[in-house]
Formats: sequence, structure tokens, C-alpha cells
Amino acid sequence: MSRLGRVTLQCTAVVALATGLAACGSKSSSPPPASSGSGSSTTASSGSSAASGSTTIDIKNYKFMPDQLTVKVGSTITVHNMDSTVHTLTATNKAFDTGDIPANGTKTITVSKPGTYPYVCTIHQFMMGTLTVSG
Ligand SMILES: [Cu+2]
Repeated sequence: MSRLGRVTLQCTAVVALATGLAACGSKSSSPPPASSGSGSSTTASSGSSAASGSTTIDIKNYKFMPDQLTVKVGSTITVHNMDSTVHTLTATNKAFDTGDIPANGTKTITVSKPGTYPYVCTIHQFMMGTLTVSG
């Protein structure tokens, strides 16, 4: 009876690198550079490229963002209400309607026919936008 008691002990040395030592209050509060806004986004000639697939329209501060959007027919648009009040995104010709979107909620709509669709929030009708569906 021979016993081969071969015990291999592999000690994995855990090297504790104390990296995060920067906990002393050195808040690098570099002032933000004064944004010299040279008007950048000027969509001149060829219209904005139609987004296909899925797109998102955010609602924030009683505004649709973007409020002008071109999508391809059949696209799904997710409408994300970032406000703390209920909104809708409703085509004025009722081609699409999210219904009530609760605060911080999302709804999706699908556009199935080409055209230009002005839309509003039926609760706050000063909220307007236009969705263009390209064929
Ligand atoms: Cu609204």
C-alpha cells in the first residue's frame, strides 16, 4: 500500500494593487470652456438622411426632440417621455398615436405610409413636430 500523497498547492498570489488612492479631495473642477458656438448643424441642400429601423423621439421640457424627423416607411419609432407629466405623440390626421405616455414611459409607433405627418401632444397642443416618412 503506497500512497502517493502528492499535493500540489498552487498559491495564486493576489497582488493587491492599491490603485485608487486618489480619494483625497482633489476635485478637478476645471471650468468649462466658454462654448463659442459657431452654428454647426446647418442642414442645407440634401435633406437629412432618412433613418431606417428604429429611431427615438424624446419628449423633454414639453418639446419633442427632435421635432423634425425623417424615417423610412415601416420604421418603428420609440417615443420616450422624459418629463414628469403625461404626453402623447399624435398625428394630426391620426395616422399614428401613442396614446398617453406616462412620465418616464415609452411607447412605440410604426409608420406604414409615406408622407409628411404633423403631430402634436393632444394634452399640450402647443407641442408640435413633424414626422416625414419616406418611401
Ligand atoms: Cu404633452
